[in-house]
Amino acid sequence: ARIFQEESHTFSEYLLIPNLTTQACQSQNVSLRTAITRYRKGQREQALSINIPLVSAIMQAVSNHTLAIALAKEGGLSFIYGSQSAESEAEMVRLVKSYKAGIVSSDSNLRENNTLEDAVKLKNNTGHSTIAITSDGTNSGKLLGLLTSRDYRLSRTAMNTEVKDLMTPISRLVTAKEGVSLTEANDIIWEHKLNQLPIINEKGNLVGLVFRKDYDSHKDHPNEILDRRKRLLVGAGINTRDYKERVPLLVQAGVDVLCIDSSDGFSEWQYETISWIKHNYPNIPVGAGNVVDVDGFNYLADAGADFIKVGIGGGSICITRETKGIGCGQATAVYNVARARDAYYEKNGVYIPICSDGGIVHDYHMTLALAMGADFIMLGRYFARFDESPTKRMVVGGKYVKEYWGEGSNRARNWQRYDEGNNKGGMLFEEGVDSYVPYAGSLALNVNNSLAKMKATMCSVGSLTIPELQAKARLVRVSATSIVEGGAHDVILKNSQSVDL
Ligand code: MZP
Repeated sequence: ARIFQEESHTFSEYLLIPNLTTQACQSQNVSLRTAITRYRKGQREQALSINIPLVSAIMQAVSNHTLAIALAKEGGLSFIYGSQSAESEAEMVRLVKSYKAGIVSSDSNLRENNTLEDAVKLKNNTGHSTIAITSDGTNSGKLLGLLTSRDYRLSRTAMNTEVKDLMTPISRLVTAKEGVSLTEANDIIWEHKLNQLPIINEKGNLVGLVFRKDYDSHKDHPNEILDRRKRLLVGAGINTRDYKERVPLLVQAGVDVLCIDSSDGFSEWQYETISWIKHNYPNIPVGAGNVVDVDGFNYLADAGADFIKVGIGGGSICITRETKGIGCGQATAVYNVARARDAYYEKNGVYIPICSDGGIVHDYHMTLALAMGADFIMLGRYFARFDESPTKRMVVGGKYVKEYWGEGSNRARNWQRYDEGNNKGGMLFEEGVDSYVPYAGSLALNVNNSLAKMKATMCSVGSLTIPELQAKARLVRVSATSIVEGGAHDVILKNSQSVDL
């Protein structure tokens, strides 16, 4: 045996030391765009990139089509869970790819006399954030109103109330005629302080919606045609057992990127799977993992992986370290693998992004993971808390919670993720738990809050991009007592009842 002299550590044991904040270092100037697939030196633009460095975990309790749509709209990416039939996974991919941002499609209409319960069902089934209420339930019917995510949240308690009593009467106030330019749409949006502007045709029928956000993201191209359709990005998890049947269906459904999902990815099974995909689908990027050290990284890099996932045993629901005694503190794993990636780039001129997977507890851990070298971050617990995740919202002990279970738990029984290759199709023991997480509301609200903190930290570290952060970050290990000092301490918090004297 060989015992590594260095201890392994996790994110909570580090802090960033501020660098000079120049006047240009302001949150609005920070770009969180990051490449997630391999590229050759000088060809970074050819890599697949996402606008925010967050991807959602390949888990039943996290990444279905509704969460994937919500996250892609914020600029991130979901990997649809693979522990379901290939057909239903492909169907989820298809739903994300057919989602039309900024357009109310005919599968998200309700008739005037539908109930809110109908609206809830429709939203859950389609993942749409806006539902149109039309006179006949089709796109060509008269637009009577729009039910947005926000309206739905506000009115969630009134399940039996008629939709028409609750919807925002946006259409009654302002509409624009088909053919309006983006610049004109923008003027109307700003003049009337709207978040969305329905576009109607000559007959008065709804033909589309322009969101303030669409306009914002297109503002560099004012001449772009309005009814323009953006397709959201989506990834999918696969395993090393049925990939020959699963991958073709996912590709047919329009998947943008694949990821082999395994708790221990340093294996010949992954090598074979990557080789098969590269041979049969050379244009579909495929990530691999998970690994925690230089050897694991180099093996998968040589196999052709387009990105490599880092992390064993750090997941909130994970008991792999307790059951199998394998793993490594997440911060040390990310740092060491990032050094391996840099060395690989230096030697071969090929940059292979790494993804820090699991163990993010506080928002600042995300920034630490990036600072230590991660190109993007995969999160499970974080996303499971939101409206858009596939699990039930419940009240437990007087608190709103959502369910969250590991892929290695008896509930998920994702044996392909934990199997050593004997292919018996069963699990001998659990490596994950079934749990609750505190319910936190909408994905968009929470993600934007987390990203605001990330950008503020990056400004403190004098960095406007993720590569700059990685290059400039200076970190310090903190003692257990320094961690206590970092929270509120030696004061009485105002959360108990008080009496004025
Ligand atoms: P977290 O964000 O909840 O801390 O961790 C999510 C990650 O935990 C997933 O992306 C996956 O790598 C890992 N995971 C999923 N299921 C299990 C398990 O049952 C697990 N042990 O470790």
